[in-house]
Amino acid sequence: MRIRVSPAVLCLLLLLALSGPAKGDKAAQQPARKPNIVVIMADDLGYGDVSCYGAASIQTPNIDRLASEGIRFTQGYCSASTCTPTRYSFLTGNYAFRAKGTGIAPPNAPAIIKPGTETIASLLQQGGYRTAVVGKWHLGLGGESGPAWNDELKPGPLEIGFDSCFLLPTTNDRVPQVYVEDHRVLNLDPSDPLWVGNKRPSMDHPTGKTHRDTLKMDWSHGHNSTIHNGISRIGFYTGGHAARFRDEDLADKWVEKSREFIAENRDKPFFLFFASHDVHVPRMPHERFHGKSAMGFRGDSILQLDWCVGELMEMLDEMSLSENTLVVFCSDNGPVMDDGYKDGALEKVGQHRAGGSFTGGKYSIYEGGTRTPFIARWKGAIQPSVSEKVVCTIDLPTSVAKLTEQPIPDQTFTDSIDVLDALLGKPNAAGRDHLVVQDNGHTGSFGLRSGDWKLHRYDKNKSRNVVVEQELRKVRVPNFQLFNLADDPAEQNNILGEHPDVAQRMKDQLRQIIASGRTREVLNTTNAD
Ligand code: NG6
Ligand code: CA
Repeated sequence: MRIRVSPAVLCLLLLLALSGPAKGDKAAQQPARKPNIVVIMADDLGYGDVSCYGAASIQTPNIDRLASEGIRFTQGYCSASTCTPTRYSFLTGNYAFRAKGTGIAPPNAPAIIKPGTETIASLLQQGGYRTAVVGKWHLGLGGESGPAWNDELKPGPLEIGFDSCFLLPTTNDRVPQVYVEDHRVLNLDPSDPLWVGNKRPSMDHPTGKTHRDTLKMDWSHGHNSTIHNGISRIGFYTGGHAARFRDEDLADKWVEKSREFIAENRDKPFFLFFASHDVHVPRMPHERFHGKSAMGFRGDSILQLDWCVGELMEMLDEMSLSENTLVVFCSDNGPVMDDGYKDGALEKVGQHRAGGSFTGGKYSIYEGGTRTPFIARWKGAIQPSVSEKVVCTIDLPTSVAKLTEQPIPDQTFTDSIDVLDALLGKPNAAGRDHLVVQDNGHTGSFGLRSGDWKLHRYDKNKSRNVVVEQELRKVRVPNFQLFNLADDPAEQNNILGEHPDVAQRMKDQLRQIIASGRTREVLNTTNAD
């Protein structure tokens, strides 16, 4: 028997065939949404400062939870032992020692990363992400003449790939204590203009020296210029009173701003750089944390940081985003006790070892200066584990380019290595085989890690910053030292004399890395000139 099918029915059948599976399968057909990326960068937080890295004198349940739900790296690094160069490298994927002017930025520093520079933010922005930085910037604002505090503050983050920013412009021991929202100082009253400078504006301007007895936290070195909120700072400022914040409110404000950003963008892929100021000086957390640790304000600031991490995770949970968000937790440099204020950090430290078992801290190229907590969590996508792979904050630009399947022009992210598989805990993933770390960049101090070997090179023959018994001290060390981190993680035994061949190979490797201008392999030959 012949079945007759009318042309109309044929058309309908054809349409159905072309339109794909039935309604219920539609989601399965769509390409997976790109994961959100949240980078939480702590400030001056050491390897041993959180309980999941061995701290016993303080408990950090939220950071510990992040670690237990993700990968806790035992060999995670930042690329420098001070703030500005690490942040520069995290954003640009380039070693900071390659670029002049990337050391600790003064209050009136112009924008250090020039517009047109590819950054992790611009890459993600081009990939369809909404991008924001909330927190400490410390990478300068404005053109060559520096920040125009009463006018448009550009260039800044918005000119290098961020759609929005809500910033502490420098670091909070430097003036001024105002928020910068996008291109403007927030709440600035034009009739009370903000002036920022290096010189005392008038002979009767109160300073930490002239009004020391009025301070709520005394200074120990530097930090004795303009007073705000009972704390004297580095640098001078006048005006902008309506715009000034209280140190105690910074963390709450940044959590609030992050919540707004995540809520606004919950349906789009987003990138949030949450740049905490904890546990940098002046350590003045919100009153509700005062006395909550046994370690004074430094410990209380660690608790505040942990609270922030908890709030961010809760937001992601509430908005059902945890399974679609890669969260990276890291620090910008190792720990320091007395960094300019008498806040009792050293006196109250007890048995706590902020740098874990490592030597050195902030300002140092010993492991304690740059080996820091480093956690990656992506619920559902990352199997919880502990990893010994070597990864660094400088690797995030290339690794997220890989994650979001975006090409990287050859001339960008020149020292950023693809460690995505290590970040995601893939079996047989490779971490870095070598890494160069630096101090603040002015003194020509380099640490080259290659396998388990670590070479120290000091170009200037003067004393170096080393933390001894938790105190920052200047000690004399030779121009080169060699350690084997597998046997001697505390870098106590300089074995350069016993391994002259290894030392020579590493000196050559370091010289070649500095001279060559890049360490990321040129992969995309079509883009190479
Ligand atoms: C140093 C400051 C220190 C801190 C540091 C920057 C003095 C004596 N020391 O110059 O207090 O501000 O710069 O820290 O002024 S960082 O983490 O932002 O790099
Ligand atoms: Ca820092």
